[in-house]
Amino acid sequence: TLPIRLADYRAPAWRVERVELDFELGIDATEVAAKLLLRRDPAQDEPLRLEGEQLELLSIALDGQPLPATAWRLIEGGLEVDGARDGSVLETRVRVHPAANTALEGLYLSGPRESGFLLTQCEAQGFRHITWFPDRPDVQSTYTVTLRADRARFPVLLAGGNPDGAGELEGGRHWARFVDPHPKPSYLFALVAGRLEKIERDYRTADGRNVQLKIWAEADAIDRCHYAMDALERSMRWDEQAYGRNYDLDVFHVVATHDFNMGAMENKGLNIFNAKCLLADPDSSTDDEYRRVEAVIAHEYFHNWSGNRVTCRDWFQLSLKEGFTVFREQSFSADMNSAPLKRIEDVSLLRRAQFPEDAGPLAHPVRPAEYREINNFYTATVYEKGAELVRMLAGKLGAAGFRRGTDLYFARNDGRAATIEDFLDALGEANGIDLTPYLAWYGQAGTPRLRAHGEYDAARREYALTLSQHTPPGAGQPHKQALPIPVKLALFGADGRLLPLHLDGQTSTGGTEAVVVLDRIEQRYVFRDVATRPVPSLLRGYSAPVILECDYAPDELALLLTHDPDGFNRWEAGQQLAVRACDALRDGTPPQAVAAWCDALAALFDDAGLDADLLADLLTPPGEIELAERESVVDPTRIHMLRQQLLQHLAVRIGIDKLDARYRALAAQSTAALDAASQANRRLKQRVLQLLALLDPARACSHATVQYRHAPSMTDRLGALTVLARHDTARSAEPLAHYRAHYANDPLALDKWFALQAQLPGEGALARVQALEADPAFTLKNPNRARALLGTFASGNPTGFHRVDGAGYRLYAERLLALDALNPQIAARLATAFNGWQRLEPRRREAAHASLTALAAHDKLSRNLAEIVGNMLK
Ligand code: B3K
Ligand code: ZN
Repeated sequence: TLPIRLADYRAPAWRVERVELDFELGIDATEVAAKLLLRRDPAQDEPLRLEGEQLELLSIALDGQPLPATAWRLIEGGLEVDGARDGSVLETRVRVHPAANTALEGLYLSGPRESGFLLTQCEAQGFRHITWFPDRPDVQSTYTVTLRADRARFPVLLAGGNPDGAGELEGGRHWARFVDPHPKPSYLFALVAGRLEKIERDYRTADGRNVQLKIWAEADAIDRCHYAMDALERSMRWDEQAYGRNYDLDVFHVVATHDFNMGAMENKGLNIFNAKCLLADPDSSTDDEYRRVEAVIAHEYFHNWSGNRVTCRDWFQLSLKEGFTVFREQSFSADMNSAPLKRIEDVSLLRRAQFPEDAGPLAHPVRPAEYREINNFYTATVYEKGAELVRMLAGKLGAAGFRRGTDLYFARNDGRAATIEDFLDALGEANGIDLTPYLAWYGQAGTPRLRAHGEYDAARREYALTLSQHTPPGAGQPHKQALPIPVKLALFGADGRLLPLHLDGQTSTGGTEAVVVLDRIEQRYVFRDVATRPVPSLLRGYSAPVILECDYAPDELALLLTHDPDGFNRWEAGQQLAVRACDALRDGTPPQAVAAWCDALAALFDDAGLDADLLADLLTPPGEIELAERESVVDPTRIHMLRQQLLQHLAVRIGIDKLDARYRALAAQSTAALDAASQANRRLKQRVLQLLALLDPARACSHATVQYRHAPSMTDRLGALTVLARHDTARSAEPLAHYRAHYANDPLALDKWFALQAQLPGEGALARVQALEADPAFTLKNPNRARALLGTFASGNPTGFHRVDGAGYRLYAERLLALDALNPQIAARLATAFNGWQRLEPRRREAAHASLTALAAHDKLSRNLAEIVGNMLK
């Protein structure tokens, strides 16, 4: 297939003003009747073409007359119809097969055929699996949807929009109708039908609309929806206050399914969630999962404005809704929880997921220039880097200015399919600022390197900071341009105190924090009246998504780690210092950084004023994937060992007695409570137990055994199990078996059991994964299960996956092939685990190359998997 290019965009020649859909629902076969009111662009002379895939056409009529076979024809991926005029009404009737749909795109069955329910997933191009339609986001229509089905088998019938009648039909059947008055693109269409329970709550919007909030799940899960309901209400209030956005229908439905390709979907008025991102209760969800539920509920809800009311002109603009919505979700979570911790979490994710993407063969700009399969572009770059770009804009405009900008953006583009330019225009215009220089960030792939070099002139009491930028070539862009990089900074004196800033050429001086924007290759900034040689704290709060290269001495980083009041930058200094410590261990150079890192953390360990959760994060050095990003030749085993060595040094430095005492103290306070302090306690307790296990595995495992047995929460239970499984295989067998039996009927808890074992490091992982594949609960058909075992193995277990003999790659490639036949989206997503293979040391690189080449040679690969594997080998 040929790539689709942004440069080739053309407005639709035909639009659909109104859609009426009629569903005769059945598990094996569903019939869909569609009636489209067509509008023609008088400036274009294109025939009417509609997209459709795997549809069995039953009938077709134009303006009330059945169409003769000569007046329509099937073309590649679609249907062409002669004789349509502006105002024509096209009626089609098709049959689709939900139970046979294993790709989980379009209309499909969730769960067993006897008891499962029907649902849809349309973004990006699933609607064409339901009916013939101009399936593109710039075609917006009002929808009237009528569902008909057997009442006993499908007691609940839902579609997006407001309810507009329901009733009985002959033969035990019934019907329900929904009208959505807000014109929407087809990707936001949704329906759900089956046996579901609900919880509800009334909500009154700030602008006075009464809304019924309803969360639906299968009977065994409905009791676990209350937390999501609370989170939904918090999200709605927050969006009213932070962005002035009110909900706009009379009902808001949220539905949970165990069979879903991603986290959740923002269908208008009918959000559908992967159960993993919706269900929560203390017995089966970890603290991290609670926060994730809150964040995803907010994210999908926020899309009602950033995505639905203002949608994307074409899929190249995906980050217009995703980057912005991730940013909104991040701000919400920061407000609900701890802002510095949230920032740490987000930046860690960016480094772990987006940096490797941006540095490898899958690199693409936040606004890609071309794609073959759009589902492959729901990436960390579009989402997470996209959110960083919005954060830079928000920082530039300030809180009030950004709000002025988003108000204008929403007002001006309401009901439209917009572009990134529309976004920058509105933000800029509302503030009298030209933001077009930031457009370059959207078009250029690769992570910029920001170099910082400082010189202090004691005689003149001047500090000169030289900043320069460089983005390595890649993604078909040999010459990268300079980007505007906002650098938030502060200077510290040797005593750890902030110095007042007098920056040359800046009007507001004397404060202790400033932002400079580097918008050329290199620039020098001179600070006057600097009493002593300062230590700069740069990119505070991570003010731009770049890699900072600064020649700090270890004691300078230690100073920031100890004194920076900005929680994020304090953590960041610790991360940089840990990286330097790893380098020293690797190169056998004098271990000053090791000592500096360990000493600073040992002191912070005793600091009663430090929050437990920040301490837990400070005690965690960068992960193996992040460390690997810095190497030109990657040996995953070596990186694993270096990181373990570093942790060992830290544990020794803190000392066994202190670790043990702290663990006991934290364990004594253990409850199931979900407040911030209790969560922080659990987080620190787990870190401490892990460190203790490095010094005295027997003692740590005794603690873990007791903790597992009496755990009041899933966080404690899983934490204990992880320590046992890592440090005492024999002793972990019984609790692992206990967990397996105890949660036999809880798919989400079982996923964690699979993932925990898939993550155990070392060469034994492969055999373990194979044994787990034989577990009767394992199946490739369920995305969560496949991700839990295979995805975790390949992406979360570097020493296990990257075996020198290549057996990890071979097994994985075989599974990708099997998966591709069932669910191309999941196969393609999991295949990205091979990213970075070119930088592996020669033996592993050879082996990975062989597995990828073998995969690529298959002639029946889906477009999804073929694009990923093809790009990987480019
Ligand atoms: N918009 C959906 C993602 C759809 C993915 C399609 N392959 C969820 C979200 O980002 O909110
Ligand atoms: Zn989204």
